[in-house]
Amino acid sequence: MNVTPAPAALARRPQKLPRPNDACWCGSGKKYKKCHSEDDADARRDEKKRLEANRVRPGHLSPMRTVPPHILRPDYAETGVPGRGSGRLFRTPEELPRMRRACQAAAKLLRLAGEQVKPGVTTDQIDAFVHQTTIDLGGYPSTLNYRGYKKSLCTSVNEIICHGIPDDRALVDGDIVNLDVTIFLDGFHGDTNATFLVGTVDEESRELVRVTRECLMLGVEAVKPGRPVSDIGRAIEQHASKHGYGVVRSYCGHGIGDTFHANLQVPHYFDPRATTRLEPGMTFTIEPMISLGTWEDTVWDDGWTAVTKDLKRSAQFEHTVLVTEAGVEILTVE
Ligand code: EYL
Ligand code: CO
Ligand code: CO
Repeated sequence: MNVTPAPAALARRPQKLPRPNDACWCGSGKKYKKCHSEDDADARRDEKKRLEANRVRPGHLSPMRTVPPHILRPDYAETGVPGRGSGRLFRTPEELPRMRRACQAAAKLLRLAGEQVKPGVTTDQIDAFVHQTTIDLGGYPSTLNYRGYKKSLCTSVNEIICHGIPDDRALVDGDIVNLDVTIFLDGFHGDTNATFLVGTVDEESRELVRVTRECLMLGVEAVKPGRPVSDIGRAIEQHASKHGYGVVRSYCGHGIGDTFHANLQVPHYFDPRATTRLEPGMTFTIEPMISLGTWEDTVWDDGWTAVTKDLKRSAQFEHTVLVTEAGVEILTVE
């Protein structure tokens, strides 16, 4: 039987554990299998149980909200099926002011939505707020009926990576929650998201949120005309890896403009196949999802909600950007 390690030794328990016949990480000089191997297995089981017990569960959904007839709608608003739109990745000089206005409205909407975050507020209450505020700004909430999605934003709590559906779950002190807002205004979509802290949040999660914000900004700074799209994911993955975090691979940034999802994929990890060259006038999103543990995701039975396979927390930040002659302009700012 092992002696209980001193707290200082416990705090040193490494992320990657030794092999059975290697020296134990605690410095006892004993083989790992004769020292802390069983303790570590117990600790891992306890942690898995804790994550399983605290996992976010699907709640109840409110009826789909309506948009008044004077608001300009995207083509899928009635059918749920997006048409091809123009499919263009580039904004013309005439379009740019309109694209800027949509993105500025998205940024404002995200700030106002973030001000609603506090313990006890349900994600459906945030949906109601974002829905009405989008309409007040003269826009249509782009996610509403997009491929049949029935809400006006995505709310992704803790281990939910993205596409969490607003429901009757109240936010709890210590949660992290991503709010992803998209507005269709005067014919153009602006898409932005951020992860917010609910009350007092543990240090590990705060670090995750901070580093994920840094990942987005490093991805943005990698945007330069003439460079391949893969530069963006390279910069993001490099920073996430330095902190031992996982980069989600199933969801990418995307071309955006008069269509919500134009045909450009922006991976947040280094993918040598992302060879498209960045050119002035292109508009797309960068939206890295970074996880404390594995990069692997699974999707709930609802068909939308993506969660980490290991149930560890995940954070995300998103901007819509424009490639310029000089480099890049972040469009989703007020
Ligand atoms: C709706 C459609 C599967 C969003 C984004 C909402 C969710 C799951 C099919 C991308 C794709 C937001 O770019 C997005 N967010 O930044 N689908 C989205 N949906 C949805
Ligand atoms: Co988004
Ligand atoms: Co997006």
